Amino acid sequence: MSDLKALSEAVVNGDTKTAVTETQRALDAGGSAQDILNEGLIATMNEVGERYSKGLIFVPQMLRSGKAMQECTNLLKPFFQEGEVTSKGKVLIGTVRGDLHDIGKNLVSMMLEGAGFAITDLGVNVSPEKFVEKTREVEPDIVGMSALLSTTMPAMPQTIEALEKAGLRNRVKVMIGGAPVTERYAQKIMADSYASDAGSAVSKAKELLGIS
Ligand code: B12
Repeated sequence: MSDLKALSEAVVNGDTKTAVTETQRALDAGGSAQDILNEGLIATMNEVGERYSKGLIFVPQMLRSGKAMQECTNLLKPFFQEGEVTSKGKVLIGTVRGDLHDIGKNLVSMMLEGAGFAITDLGVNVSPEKFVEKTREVEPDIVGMSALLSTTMPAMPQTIEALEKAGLRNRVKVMIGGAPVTERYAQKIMADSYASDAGSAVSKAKELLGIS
């Protein structure tokens, strides 16, 4: 899709205005929101990450690309809203302590909400104590944790331990994700589920709660 090339370029350049215009143009041309998200936005963020790794861009550029992506995602949100909220179950979600990445976590929230889950989003840099406090308050069916840095992944088992200590672990299912997280890691830290992307997060969440 040549339209998505222009979108991708705008996201790489952190040009929010053009990125939003291109997203709208792709939608108007009959493009599917799912394709725009996967091919135009998520794939582009991977490219942005590679450029950062190679030292071709730096944190400010990465941040601008992130902002452009978020704005475009907002435009796509209505296309993923199909289910009736609260009918499927409650999900408490956040990015773990020390980690400020929220694009993936926001996408997961958006997809889960669209599929009918009620979401409480705790934002970024969420401490184990905060997860515990909010789990008590919200009584979610699922606690979702996101980590994008290998250095913040240990906050996941720390949060699980904190839930255990608070006597809450057996009342919730724990689902984890984020680029460096793997199925194997999920098993190692005794999380109940792992999903590699927002789409499979929905099916895994339903699986966890035994709903179709
Ligand atoms: C954008 C970005 C930033 C932005 C974040 C903006 C924002 N609001 O999120 C900013 C500029 C703030 C940033 C900062 C930093 N970043 Co950064 N960042 C990225 C980048 C380019 C894209 C991440 C992203 O949004 N991807 C797109 C989304 C859609 O994908 P995703 O997050 O993986 O989410 C999907 C799945 O993982 C899954 N998922 C995610 N969460 C969850 C949760 C659950 C419950 C489930 C089930 C599934 C799930 O579903 C999502 C949707 O499909 C990545 C590169 C990359 N390839 O990941 C680097 C990257 C993650 N950053 C990196 C680094 C090093 C940093 C900094 C340390 C840089 C610095 N020196 O300051 C800081 C750390 C700040 C901090 N304390 O958190 C490294 C991490 C290396 C590592 N392995 O630890 C990466 C990999 C870049 C690189 N190649 O080196 N970053």
